[in-house]
Amino acid sequence: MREKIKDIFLQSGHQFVSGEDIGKQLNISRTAVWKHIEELKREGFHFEAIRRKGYRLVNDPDDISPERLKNQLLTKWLGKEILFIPEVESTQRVAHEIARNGAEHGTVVMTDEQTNGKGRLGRSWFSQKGKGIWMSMVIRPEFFFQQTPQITLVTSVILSRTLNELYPGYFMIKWPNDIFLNGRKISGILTEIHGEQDQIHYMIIGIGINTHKVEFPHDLQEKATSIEEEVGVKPKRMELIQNFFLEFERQYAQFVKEGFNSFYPYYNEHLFGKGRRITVNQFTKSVEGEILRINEEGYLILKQENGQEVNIISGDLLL
Ligand code: BT5
Repeated sequence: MREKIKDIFLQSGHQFVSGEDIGKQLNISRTAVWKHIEELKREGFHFEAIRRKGYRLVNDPDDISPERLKNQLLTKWLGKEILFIPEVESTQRVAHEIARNGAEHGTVVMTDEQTNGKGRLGRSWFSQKGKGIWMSMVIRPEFFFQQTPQITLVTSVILSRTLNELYPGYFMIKWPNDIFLNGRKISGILTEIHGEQDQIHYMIIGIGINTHKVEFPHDLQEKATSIEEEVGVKPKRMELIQNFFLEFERQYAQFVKEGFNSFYPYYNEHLFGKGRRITVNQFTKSVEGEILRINEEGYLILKQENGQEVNIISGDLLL
């Protein structure tokens, strides 16, 4: 019954619904309706109540609320400043802008919908309203320029770990920056650096996670998926963000202290496509081979047809 009442409110588009109407629709008393509403409040739903008009759903527990996030975060620096914009072209763009203007280390830009989300190499990222987590973190690195490609790998490890802890399923990492579940992409990471010569001014780590069932455009239907679709439960976005932030802060400190060494065993264990023959497209050439592993530095090791192993530093992997 509570689920039915929840549905009525979720479908009401935040309009007022009277207790009497709900009662009639579901054939229960107004008092019973009221009791269910009290229960829903305990679950985190917020209502506005006006006499004679009824109740209006102000938010639901899955809404991303920067205030609630800030209050509940257990981190020291990540997410202490959150800029939430309900709809934006790309959180990545906004993050660059505020970083240029001095935004602090750990500031996060978050949205519910992107109209022009960015992938790597000019590709785009589909970000349907309310169906995922779309955010960009401003990082002012304490490590060397050469280590910057590794932070993408480390972020993949952190995200895969968080997801594996929260949901049933085996979240794997497709080198270098995708999270895969049951052979399809559920998350992508985009790291962009702003700096000169040896000095990094700031870095923006953009993360897109398909949490809820997404209506993907035709060309993505075969290769993309969401946590809800695969796991069968609607993830609580706030809970996922909180867990990810906490894990990121811990692991980031470890990366700064010890480098990539302690991350690569996990990465290897969760490396997607081991044993498959693939092609890696690089700027001027492409390399073919069988995926073996990654090494301590984060390079992908492929075995070529002649038996020789090659290290791939960067590139685009085609399965
Ligand atoms: C990525 O690029 O995977 C990085 C995606 C980063 C997105 C976040 S969202 C928050 C922040 N703000 C932004 O504007 N971007 C970041 P890449 O490896 O180039 O993969 C892009 C490819 O993934 C596309 O060409 C599609 O094939 C596929 N794709 C696009 N949208 C997808 C989605 N929602 N789920 C799964 N695959 C998708």
